[in-house]
Amino acid sequence: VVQFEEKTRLSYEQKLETSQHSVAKKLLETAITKESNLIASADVTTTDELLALAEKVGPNIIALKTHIDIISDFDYEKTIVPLKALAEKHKFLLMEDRKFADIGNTQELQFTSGVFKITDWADFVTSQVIGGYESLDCFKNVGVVAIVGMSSKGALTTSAYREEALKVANSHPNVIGGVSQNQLPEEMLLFTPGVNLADSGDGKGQQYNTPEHVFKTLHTDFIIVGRGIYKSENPGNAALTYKNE
Ligand code: 5BU
Repeated sequence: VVQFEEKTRLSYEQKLETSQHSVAKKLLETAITKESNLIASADVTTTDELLALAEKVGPNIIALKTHIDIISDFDYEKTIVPLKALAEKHKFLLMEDRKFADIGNTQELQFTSGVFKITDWADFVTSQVIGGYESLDCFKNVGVVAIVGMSSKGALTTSAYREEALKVANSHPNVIGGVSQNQLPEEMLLFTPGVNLADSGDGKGQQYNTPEHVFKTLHTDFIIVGRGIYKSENPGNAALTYKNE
């Protein structure tokens, strides 16, 4: 009888031993301490909603993912200062899903300037790698999560694209991992959005999988859940449910 053994995933402790980047280490340590691999996506549009959500889900997440440019009343003192305090209180990291996609010089300006001053508060950011290796040099003080594959229907992140994107991402010292709907090399942390327990899509191109599917088949390290949590009647309970899943 020939037995096929399924490739087992490395534990978070094993990944912590080999990880090089301080932000990767902090994420893995937080995951181990809080026994969670959940990132909540806070796609809400006011400061009050953002802070209320962070307070409710904080105990069960390892990071809060923001799209800071959708906050209509953004104000550094009123939005970021209390958000950072909540991150400190509940021990979660801040992930700004900015998806940078330009030349290095422009990305550097978008990262450090404007009203959002992402460099001052984000622990890690998402970036496309379409601008090439040197476009990632500016993200010196944060971890970069490279967009390798997208969850939406018809995305152009084909296997040929992903292969090239991975070459850039995996060779850059600022990169801690990637966003993908496929497995990544073991030395990269895999972040997977498009996770929902109730729906299979949103009617706008988003495609959902269950936490079980992405952990078992993709060996995802961290799931990213947006509407499954913040649209729920009780986001605190929903975060606990996704964490337990
Ligand atoms: P949802 O409400 O769980 O569908 O939100 C998913 C979040 O993840 C949302 O903020 C997206 O911008 C983000 N996302 C995604 O859904 N799919 C992708 O491939 C990438 C990001 Br990259």
